[in-house]
Amino acid sequence: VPRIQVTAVEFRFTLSRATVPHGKVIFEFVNNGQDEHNLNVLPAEGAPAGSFADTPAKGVRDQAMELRAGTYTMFCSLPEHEQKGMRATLLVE
Ligand SMILES: [Cu+2]
Repeated sequence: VPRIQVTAVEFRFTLSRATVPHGKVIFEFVNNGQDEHNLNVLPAEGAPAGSFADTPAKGVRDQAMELRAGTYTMFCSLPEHEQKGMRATLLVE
């Protein structure tokens, strides 16, 4: 199963890879920041593929998600975090 690591700091996400194959993908969410952050994985249409709840600093969590081909937006939903830069795009092939 392919994996992708998404690292959060104030205020951006860094992805270990820009593209993943469609199907089951394991996300590893790493909070390397000092504040809490969360991660939401949203396709262009339809329901979110998955999300990580608010995760404290130094927290690391794994979660499998089922992805269809397309472009996904990833963002942190805490107030103003997305506007400050916690937004990234993932291409699913
Ligand atoms: Cu955040």
